[in-house]
Order: sequence, then C-alpha cells, then structure tokens
Amino acid sequence: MLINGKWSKNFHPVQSSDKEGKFLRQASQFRNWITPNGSAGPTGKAGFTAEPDRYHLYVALICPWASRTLMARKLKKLENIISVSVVEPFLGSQCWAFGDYPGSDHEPLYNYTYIHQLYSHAASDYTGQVTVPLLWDKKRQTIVNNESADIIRMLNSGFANLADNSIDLYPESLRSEIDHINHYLYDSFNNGVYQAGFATSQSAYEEAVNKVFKSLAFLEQRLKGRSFLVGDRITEADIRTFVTLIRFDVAYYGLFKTNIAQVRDYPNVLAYTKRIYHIPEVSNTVNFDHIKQGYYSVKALNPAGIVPKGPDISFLTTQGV
Ligand SMILES: N[C@@H](CCC(=O)N[C@@H](CS)C(=O)NCC(=O)O)C(=O)O
Repeated sequence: MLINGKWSKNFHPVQSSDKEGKFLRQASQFRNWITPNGSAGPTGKAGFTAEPDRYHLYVALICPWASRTLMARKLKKLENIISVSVVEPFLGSQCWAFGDYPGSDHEPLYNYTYIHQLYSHAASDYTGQVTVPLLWDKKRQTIVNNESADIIRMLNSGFANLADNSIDLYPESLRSEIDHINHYLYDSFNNGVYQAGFATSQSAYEEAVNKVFKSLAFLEQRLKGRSFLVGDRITEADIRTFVTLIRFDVAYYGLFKTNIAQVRDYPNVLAYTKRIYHIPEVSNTVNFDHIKQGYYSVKALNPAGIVPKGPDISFLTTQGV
C-alpha cells in the first residue's frame, strides 16, 4: 500500500481483516464524476467534463471490479472516447505493474511501471490500497474516480451524445429493483467470495461461504424463465453479477474455497452466464488466462504459485446450452 505517497514494502494484497478474521474491503477514496457539462456528480468535485480523448481507464483483466467498467465502456460504445491500459495479471511485490505479459500494456502517459505511481502522481500524500479500476483525467493529470460502481454509472449517463444511448444500463423505471439486487449481491456474492477467500478464521470463512451459496440459490430461482436479472435487457445488475460468475469455476472455487458447487451445477445460472458471455462486447473483456494467472499469484493464498490446469471451460465458451 501507499503511505503518505510512498510505497510501503509491507504489501499484502489482502487488504485487512477484523478481530474475528473477517475480510474488510477498503472504501474507495477518489469519487469525482464525469458529467456532460462538468458539473459535480453525486460525490466529489466539479470540473470533469465529458470530452473525447480526455480520460484513460487503467484495468486488470483478472479483476471483476475493473471488468465491470470494461464491459460498460464496450456496451456504451465508448472505445474511441476513453482509452484503456491493461496491467499484468500478477499481484507482485509492488502490486499492479505494466509490462510485456501477453494481453498487457506499457503505461502510455508517463511510462510508469506501477499503478501506485499514478496514485502518488495524483495525490502526493495518498495513504491506502492501490486498486484498479482507475479512471484518469489526462487534461488535469489526476484521478477522477477509483470506484467501479461509480464508473459504470458515469459511463452510462455522463457522456451524453458521445455514448450509445440506445443502451441504458440503469433505466429510470428499473432503478429501485436494480439497486435492491445490487445491494444484496454485493455483500453476499461479489464481495462474499473475497470474504470466503481472505477469511483468517474458520467461522468467518463458513459464514461467507454460506452467504455465497445462498446467493447462488437466489440467482437460480430469479433466473427461471428470465433472460436478465431485471427487465428484459442487460443492465448494470447483470454486469455486476456476471463478472463474479465468470470467475467462479476457474478461480474462486479453488483458490477461495467456495467449493460446495460450481456455476455449471446451476442450470439457469449457467445458461445466463453463457448468454451474457456470448454478447460480443462482453466476451471481449474476459481473459481466462489473466484470471487464472492473476488469482493464483496471490502468495498469501497460494505460496508456491502453482496454477491449476483445470477446469475445462469449453462448456462456457461454446455457444448453445
Ligand atoms: N471498490 C473498488 C474495489 C477494487 C479492488 O479491490 N480491486 C482489486 C483488484 S480485484 C485491487 O486492485 N486490489 C489490490 C489491493 O487491494 O492491493 C471498486 O469496486 O472499484
């Protein structure tokens, strides 16, 4: 982590845990919003007007939170408006790094090696975890926002006519239902798998695993006869759920010990995961090699760094049920 803008050698990509061994996720600290006219959004400061080629998104393809923003960028047809750089999948001794690993980039603006250099560039006294996604303003040379939930909303509606507005990921009439699903699944599922994986006591692990499988049972019910979680088109509720589902069998089941069942054991959830995966804008954002290499590089959970050969995921990647 960074302490007062300086990289601290005691880096553990585990964030922290409480006295009962429960995983605690740090709150994101940069919360400004891009808006069509540069007015302030729900949090943070004004001055981030939507413009082509002004903003840059830093992501890791292993990361579900970053992948949410990549999906939203593609679905809203913002590829030519917002540029992207991908870090290497490994969580190394200085956290996220740029480099030559296939599918990764070099840092294009300052030729930096690490994501943490962007944090201290933006805030020379920054103290906290160094996380992706990171949305950067090239004009003001600072971080706009590092919270994926905010970023997908600003990609949906902050870019006015620069984005494809035939797709609305957060339609007015469905907002309360989307919020409700998001709220439930964030704690029990999206963050629940991390709580299971990074628990440091048996009871914290079991509590988390039970929540995860309750939420999978909920999804199996909810998706009976439905193509999407809310309404009849893809919304942010689907984006947020999909990024966890697509990592489940290949990473969480093994590394995080969420091994009561796999996604492929739930027929409705499996059909749904495949339906979303085969949307071309979505499959484009999924890199199974980065996901496996990245998760299994977390030394605290897998000291020898061995990456399992399985599972066979052709059941997911081939079309049809
Ligand atoms: N609240 C953040 C969470 C982002 C996050 O935790 N990203 C992970 C990668 S999956 C990370 O960068 N971890 C590095 C660390 O915590 O040191 C969001 O949703 O944007």
